[in-house]
Amino acid sequence: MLKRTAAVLAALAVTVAAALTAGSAAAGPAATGSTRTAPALASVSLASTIALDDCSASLVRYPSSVSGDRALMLTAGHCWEGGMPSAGQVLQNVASSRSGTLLNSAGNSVGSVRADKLLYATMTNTDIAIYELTDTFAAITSRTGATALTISASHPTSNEAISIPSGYWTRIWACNLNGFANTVREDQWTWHDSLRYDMAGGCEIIGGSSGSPVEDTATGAVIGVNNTINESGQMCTLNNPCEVASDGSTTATKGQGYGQELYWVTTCLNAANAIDLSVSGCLLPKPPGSGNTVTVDNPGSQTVAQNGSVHLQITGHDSDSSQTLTYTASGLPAGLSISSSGLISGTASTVGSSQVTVKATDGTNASGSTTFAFSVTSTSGGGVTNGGFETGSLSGWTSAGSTSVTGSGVHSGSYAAMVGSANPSGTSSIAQTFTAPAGASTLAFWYNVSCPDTVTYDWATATLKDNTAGTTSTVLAKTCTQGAGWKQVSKAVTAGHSYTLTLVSKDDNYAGDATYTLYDDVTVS
Ligand SMILES: [Ca+2]
Ligand SMILES: [Ca+2]
Repeated sequence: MLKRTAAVLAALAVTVAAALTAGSAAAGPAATGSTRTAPALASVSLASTIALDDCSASLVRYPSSVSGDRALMLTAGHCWEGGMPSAGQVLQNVASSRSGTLLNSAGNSVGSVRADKLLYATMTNTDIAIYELTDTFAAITSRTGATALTISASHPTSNEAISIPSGYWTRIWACNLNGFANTVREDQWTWHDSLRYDMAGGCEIIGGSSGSPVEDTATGAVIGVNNTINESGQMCTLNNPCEVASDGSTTATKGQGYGQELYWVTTCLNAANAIDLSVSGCLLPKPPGSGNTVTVDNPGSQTVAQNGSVHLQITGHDSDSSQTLTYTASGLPAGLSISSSGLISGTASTVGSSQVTVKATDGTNASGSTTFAFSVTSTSGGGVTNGGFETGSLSGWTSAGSTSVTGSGVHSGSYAAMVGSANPSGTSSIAQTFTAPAGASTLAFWYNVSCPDTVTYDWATATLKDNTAGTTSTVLAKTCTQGAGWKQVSKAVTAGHSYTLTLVSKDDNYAGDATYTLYDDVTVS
C-alpha cells in the first residue's frame, strides 16, 4: 500500500522527494536514459486531482451524475482517515470531515474541498473510498473552474495506455496495462481482477500516490484506483503484494504495481445516483451478514419405493436475480445425489427415512436452505417391491411382452400395472422374485381383467413358484371376464421362503377382441 503514514513509506517518500527535487532522477522512463518511449499523454493532466494529507484523490462523477448532485471524491480504501478497513469490512455512510486541496492541470491549488460523508469504502476485492463533498458539482465548478473526472462504467482494456496523476506528488506516472491479475494478496487483504502495471516502465509508483485515479490515457476516464507496488520482493506481506494462481501457488515480483477495479461502483447505482448494494448485478462487496437473501422452496415430504427412481428439482431464489445458485444436500437416501443446479436424482436403494437439507449458495457466499423428510419404503408391506406400482414404473418387476403402468382405473394410489394392451397382442407378463418376510403368511393382489374374447383364446392368470420348496401353484386360474371390476386373489406363503410371482395376460392377437389385465396392490403380509 502506498499511503504515507507508515514509517517505511514516509522514509521512502522523503528519499524519492529529494531525488525529484534534485532533478527528477527517479521520475520515470524519460529520465533513465533508455530509449523506451512512454505512452503519450493525450488528455491526462493533474486537473481535478486532490492532495490529501497522506494520499492522493480526485474529484469524480458517475457517468449518470448531474451538476446539481453533491460532488464526489475518490481515493483508496486504505486511505480512509479511520484506518485501513479489515478484510471483509465494508463501510457505508460514515460521517467524515476529510478535506483536500483541489488542483488544476498544472498542479496548482484552485481551492479546498471538504467531505461530510464517506459513502462507501472497502479493501475487499477492490480498494476504494468514495466521499460525498459538501458542495455540488456545479458549485465547485463555479468556484474553482474544475470539472470532475468521469468514472468509467466498463472494464478496462488489457494493455491499454494508462496515466496515474497524483495530487499528493503533483506528478503523473504513465505506462501500459499488462492485463489483469485474478487474485492479488497483500497481508490480510485480497483483491480480484486487479489492474497489472506493465513493468516495461513508467509506473514505478511511490508512497503517497495511493488513491490516485488510474486514467485511460486516451480518454481521461477513470478506470481504476492506484493501489500498491511490491517494494522488496517479499511474498504476500504488507507492501509486498503477490499474485495467487488458481491452484493456490503464489508469485511476487519486486517492482510490480497494481491498480484496483472501479467500474464496479457503476453497477451499484440506483435511480437516485446513489450506491445501493441491493441493486441487481451490483459487483461491490457487501457488509458481512447484510448481503443477498437466498431462500429454497420446500418440496414437502418425499416418499419413494425402494429401487424407485427419483427426479426432484429443488428451486431456490436470490434477492439478486443476477446470481447463480449452487445446490448441495445432506441426508440424502443412499443412491440419490443432487446436481449443482438442484436436481435430486438416482435410485433409492435402501429402505429407511431421513431428513434431507438442501442448501443453495450464491456467488457472494449468501445461502439459504430447506429441510424435508425423505422416506424410502417397501411399498407392499413385505418383501415385494413396488407392489402398488406407485413409482409410476415397473421398477422391481421383470416384464415380458406388452406391459406398462397406467394412471387410469387403478385399484388404489396413482398407478396400476397394465399387462397386455388395448391393441391385439400375445402373452404378456410381469414377474418378481421376493422373500416372504418374517411374520408374513399371505400373498395377495388385485386384478381387473378386460377380456372381450372367450377363455378359449384369451385370459388372465397368475402363478406363484415357491423357489425354496421347488413347487409352483396357480393362484389365479385362467379367467376371461369383461366389466367384472377389481377382484382380489390371496394365497398362503411361508415366511422366509423365496417366491416368484408371475402375473400374466394372454391375448390371441386377433383383431377386435384384445385382452389386457390390470394388476395392483401386490402385498405379502
Ligand atoms: Ca396402485
Ligand atoms: Ca383376443
